[in-house]
Amino acid sequence: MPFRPRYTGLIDKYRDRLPVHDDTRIISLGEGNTPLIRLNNISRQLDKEVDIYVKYEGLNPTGSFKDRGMTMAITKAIDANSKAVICASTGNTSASAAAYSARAGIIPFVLIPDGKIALGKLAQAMMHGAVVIQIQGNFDDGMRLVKEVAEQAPITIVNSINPYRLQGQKTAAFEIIEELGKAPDYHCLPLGNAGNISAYWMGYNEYFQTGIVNQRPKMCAYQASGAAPFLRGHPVENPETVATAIRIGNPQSWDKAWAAQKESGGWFDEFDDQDILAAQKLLAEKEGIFCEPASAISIAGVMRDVKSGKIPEGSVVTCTLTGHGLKDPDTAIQQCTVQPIKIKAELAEVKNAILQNMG
Ligand code: AN7
Repeated sequence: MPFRPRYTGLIDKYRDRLPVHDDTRIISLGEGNTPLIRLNNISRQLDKEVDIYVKYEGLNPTGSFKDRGMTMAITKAIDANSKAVICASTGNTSASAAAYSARAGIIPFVLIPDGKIALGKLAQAMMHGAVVIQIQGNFDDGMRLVKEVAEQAPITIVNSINPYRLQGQKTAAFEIIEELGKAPDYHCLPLGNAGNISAYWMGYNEYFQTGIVNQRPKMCAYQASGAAPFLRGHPVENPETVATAIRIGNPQSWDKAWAAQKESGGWFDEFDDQDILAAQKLLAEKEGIFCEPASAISIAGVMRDVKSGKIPEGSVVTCTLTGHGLKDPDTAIQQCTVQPIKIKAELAEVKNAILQNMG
């Protein structure tokens, strides 16, 4: 019987590329090592020869890519003897911070926008015992308050302005390169607070500069039209989108994201809510992959850019699906036009329902 060592998370795997020591106490939930799935049906539908892969980050322990950064941020907070951490969040960061803090035995304070966080994410923060502070404001207000509080209290910020977050998140680029045997030609992802694009670019650069690969992808990042500061060229006041994860008007990693786009030769683009939801539904229906609305914007992006020829035939493209669809069941159910069929618990009625829906 073949044995292999138990997978114990990305810090153990990439120890020599991360700022930890041999005796660092690692706080891990087995994050990373997520599947890179090739899209079959959607690619065929595009009628172009393009290889599209999705990095399904929804399969991380708390259901989003944030876990990659959080294992590092909480590990380093413990290393520095921190007793409490704080973040502002549109939902996923708070869920992840809550889980890793529970694991580490420290107190997480999370500031979330009142009423604008997906149900699953709120449930996670509450279940893991975070101190949930709902503010009458948006993510950007929360971020400002978190920075102010951390100046006056001994508390560690675990938003992506914490440099260890990006260190952890860069490992997704390593995994993609290892699986493809090379860097992709294009990498598409959603753009919110801009930590993730910065982290991927860091990861791709690291493998490029150490000679592991001889090319880097063009970074293509997409925003919701109602929350698109990178498209407007300046912060926006009242960001609004159904993709609440990226309802952000004043991204913290502004310069890093621009650098990634410019240095890679990629681009930024935007989609309205309708396009975002259509992409989410298409991916679920045609490929069996359920991601949250914000994540689906990378699918909308790759489809538009392949169709237009901006991404040429013969390209290898990777898309990050940043969060799991189960995070936001309300939005999912609301956009399903076909309702469950309600019948009596009788064979004849079941048969009838089957016959009417055989296609
Ligand atoms: C599913 O949780 O900012 O550009 O507070 O949850 O690195 O911010 C979430 C962001 C994309 C954007 N997709 O990534 C938070 C938060 C999902 C997300 C993003 C987020 P960044």
